[in-house]
Amino acid sequence: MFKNTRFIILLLIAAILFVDCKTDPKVPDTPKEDTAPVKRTQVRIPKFERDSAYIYIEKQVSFGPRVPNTEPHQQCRDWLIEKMKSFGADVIAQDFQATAYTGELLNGTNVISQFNPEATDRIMLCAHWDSRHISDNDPNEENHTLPVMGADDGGSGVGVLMEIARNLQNTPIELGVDIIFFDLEDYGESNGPEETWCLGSQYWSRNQHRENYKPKYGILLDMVGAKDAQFTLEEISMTVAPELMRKIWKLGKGMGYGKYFVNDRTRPIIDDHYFINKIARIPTIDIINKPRTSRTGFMECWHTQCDDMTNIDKATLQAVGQTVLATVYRENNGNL
Ligand code: AHN
Ligand code: ZN
Repeated sequence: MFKNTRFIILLLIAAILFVDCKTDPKVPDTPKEDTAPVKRTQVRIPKFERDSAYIYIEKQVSFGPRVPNTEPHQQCRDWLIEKMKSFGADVIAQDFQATAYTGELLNGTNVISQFNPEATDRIMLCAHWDSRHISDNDPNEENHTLPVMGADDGGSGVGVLMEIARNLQNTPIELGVDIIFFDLEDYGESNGPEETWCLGSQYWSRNQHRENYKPKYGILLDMVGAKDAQFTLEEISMTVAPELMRKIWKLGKGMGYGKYFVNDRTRPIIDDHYFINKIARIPTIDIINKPRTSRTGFMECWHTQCDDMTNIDKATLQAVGQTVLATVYRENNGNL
């Protein structure tokens, strides 16, 4: 009886195998390497060159205020695209239009630069590149209608990310990196509705440059160039990606930049990361100079006439630039 059962089972297996042999050969399964944990070649963290970042800021400022619908804005747009292409990135100029709180129709361009476009493991780095149309925080009332030069507010984040792009070209990694320069961030209405701010990142969040885009996280840089900047732990960032925040702040301190990466918690702010989190649902943090005690809540020259090159300090650029560069290379190496 037992022997008989075994025989029947063997017969059944043989039959199944036979049937299986008759079927068409299967498409091979995905190779093992694709499913195994990522094992990347370790790449040494390169040196962030403060002078290089500084020159990229200087160049943006040299066009004049990058206010939407003006010639300097258009010229800077073209330069950003060319420069990012020269760093070996796949660049998309995402042109769009948006209506400002004033009723004006603004022409905007998000400049999207992809490194290793074929890589599925990706991170996103971003900053806004436009500058504010009015200096409505200037202590001198007569200056309120003048546009802001935006060396720090706009220029600095872009300058630092361009220097990171240059490093990605010279010292390649396998991780996918998308560097996005958002437009129309700063045309918002002071004390007005939140949707009047960050028009470029709102547009991009609803019109992403890739299907199924799911970077591990995003890092926004905003006003990262002023002397004695204080990058505090902003509330939205701490809510969406507390571990990433702790890691970056710890990394910054460990590299000797503890004076900049301070552990104060600060109130949530409406910035590009807010809409990226809310609309695109990509966990995105904001590295922003937001001292707990200051006249405006931001740096002294925020939305004033003094946000020119004299507001930029190379030591601050070095601190934030080297820390973010280390974050990117450590992410690639699997030891962040
Ligand atoms: C508001 O003032 C609502 N948000 C600050 C975002 C900003 C403006 N960042 C740079 N300029
Ligand atoms: Zn601003």
